[in-house]
Amino acid sequence: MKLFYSDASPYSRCVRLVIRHLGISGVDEIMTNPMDNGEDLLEINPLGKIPCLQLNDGAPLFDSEVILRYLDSEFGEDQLFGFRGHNWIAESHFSLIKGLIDSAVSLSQEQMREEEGKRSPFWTGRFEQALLRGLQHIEQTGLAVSPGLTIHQICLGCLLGYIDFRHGELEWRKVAPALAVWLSDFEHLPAMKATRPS
Ligand SMILES: N[C@@H](CCC(=O)N[C@@H](CS)C(=O)NCC(=O)O)C(=O)O
Repeated sequence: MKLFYSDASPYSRCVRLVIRHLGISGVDEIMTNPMDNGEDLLEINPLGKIPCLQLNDGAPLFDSEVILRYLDSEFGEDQLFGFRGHNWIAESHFSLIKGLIDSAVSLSQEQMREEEGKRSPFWTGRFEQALLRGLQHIEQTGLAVSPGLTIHQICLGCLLGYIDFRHGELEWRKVAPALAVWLSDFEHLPAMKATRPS
């Protein structure tokens, strides 16, 4: 299998963490900047986005959620998404974390606009507020503290790692101090260390 990824991408990091956690071998990880519009990526994902997993028969899987569910089902006996089809609240919690990753990436895109005058204070504030509200909610619902490693925790670790990497100015630890403590432990996992964005 081939995984098109970038080390700054939080979606890619979730996939790379799962590959390591499940001990999946034979994945060729190909560092890819989606903005380069490389033919290899565009041929298999018309969206031009990463992560994209190409199976051994050539079939492409995207987006990250599809890849994560595939890996868990094929190699993990559904240990990470164990709630599938049974627990709609847990599904919504997963959507919340995924949506927060979207907000954090949208915030980066807003900040990367070429001309400063074109950056929107409205959208910047909206993404930041969603992040702070969402993390406070996760803190209050105790989502991070479940026994065993879940897909929620994996994606939450990648989300928080990405916020620290790209949005150090966002003072999320003030609204979610218990999550900050949780992250300081979680960051020591070998898979987290091995996939730290640079
Ligand atoms: N919903 C997608 C989002 C993937 C995504 O937006 N990836 C970014 C990198 S973090 C990307 O490839 N951006 C290129 C673009 O938007 O054209 C997923 O979960 O995989």
